[in-house]
Amino acid sequence: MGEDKVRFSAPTPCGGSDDTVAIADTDHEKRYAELFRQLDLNKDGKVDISELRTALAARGLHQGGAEEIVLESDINQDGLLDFQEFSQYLQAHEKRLWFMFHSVDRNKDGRIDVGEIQHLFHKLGVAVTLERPPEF
Ligand SMILES: [Ca+2]
Ligand SMILES: [Ca+2]
Repeated sequence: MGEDKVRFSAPTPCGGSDDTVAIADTDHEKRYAELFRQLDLNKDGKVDISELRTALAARGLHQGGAEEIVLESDINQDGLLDFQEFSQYLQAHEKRLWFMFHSVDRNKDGRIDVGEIQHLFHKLGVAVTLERPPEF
């Protein structure tokens, strides 16, 4: 009790300006490596389209996104994402996500709640129904 600090906050030392969001690169690398490991189901060191599809489906996301992700980030065009391609993709997207996060977090409490997500989707013209994942 009292320890539930699940706040999404950047470790900015006081005195820093608002737009300096400094997150250590090593931290990124670790998270990317972890995610990459999770996605690489057959452990061949590459993430292919079918592995991405599986991952997207497992998260309840549209599987068609897999082709897009590969197309966008497959630099050497071998149809697979190696770790470098993968982390470059994530880096580019995290900037977008970060920006999106701040525009979605309307009351600026550092969290995105269900209402804010609904508001976002409503703005985008998407009807959202709140379904529980079957496992829960
Ligand atoms: Ca693989
Ligand atoms: Ca590749």
